[in-house]
Amino acid sequence: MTDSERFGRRLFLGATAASAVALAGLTAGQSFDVLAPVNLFAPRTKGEGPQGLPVNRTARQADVVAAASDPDWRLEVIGGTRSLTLSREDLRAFPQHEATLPIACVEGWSTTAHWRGVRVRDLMAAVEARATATVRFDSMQQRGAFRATTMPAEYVRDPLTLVALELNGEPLDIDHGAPARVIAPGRPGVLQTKWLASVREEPA
Ligand SMILES: Nc1nc2c(c(=O)[nH]1)N[C@H]1C(S)=C(S)[C@@H](COP(=O)(O)O)O[C@H]1N2
Ligand SMILES: [Mo]
Repeated sequence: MTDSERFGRRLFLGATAASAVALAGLTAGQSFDVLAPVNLFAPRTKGEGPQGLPVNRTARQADVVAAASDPDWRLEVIGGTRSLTLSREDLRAFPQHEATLPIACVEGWSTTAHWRGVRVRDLMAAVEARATATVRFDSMQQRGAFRATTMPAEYVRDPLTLVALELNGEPLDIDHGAPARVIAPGRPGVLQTKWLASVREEPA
C-alpha cells in the first residue's frame, strides 16, 4: 500500500466510523445495507469485482494498462538452453486445461474461481527445462513487491498450475491479469502473479 492509499484508507475509516454513529440513530431496526452504496471496499468483498472475483490491485494502479492491452504483447518462455516468444494465439494453440482454484488474499478474502489456460509444465517442457527446475515469473508491472514470484518444482509439475488466459468462462479481465497470469494450487494470492511478461527456468 502506498502512503496515499494508506492515508485514503484512514480517512475513509474515520468517515465510516463517523457516519456509522450518525446512521445508528436513523436506521435503528434497518439493515446496514444502507451503507452498501458508499462502501469503497466493495471490490474487495467476496463475489464482487469483474468476473465475480475481487481485485487486489487494478491494472491502472500497477501502471500496466498500455502494456497489457498491446496486441504485440508476447510471453517470453525461457529455458536453460532454448526459449520461445509466444503471442496470445500461440498460447491458445497449446492444449488448454481447466482448474477450479481459489485466490486467497492475506487482506482477508478468498474466492474460488474457474480458470483455463496452458499448464506451466507444458510451457517448461516446450523449452526443455529440467524437471526439477524452479521457475521464476515476472510481471510487466515495473514496480511493487508483488511483481514477480519464484515457484518450486513441485508446483511447476502440478497439472493444475496454469498460465491462465480465461477466468469464469471469459477471457481474463485486465484487472485480473490479462493477457496471462499465474494460478497455482496451495499458494497464497500474493504469489499468483498477474500481467505476465516472462516465465524462466532458474539455474540449478
Ligand atoms: N503483478 C501483480 N500480480 C499480483 C498482485 C500485484 O499487485 N501485482 N497482487 C497479488 C495479490 S496480493 C493477490 S491476492 C492476487 C489477487 O488477484 P486478483 O486481483 O485477480 O483477484 O493477485 C496477486 N498478483
Ligand atoms: Mo493479496
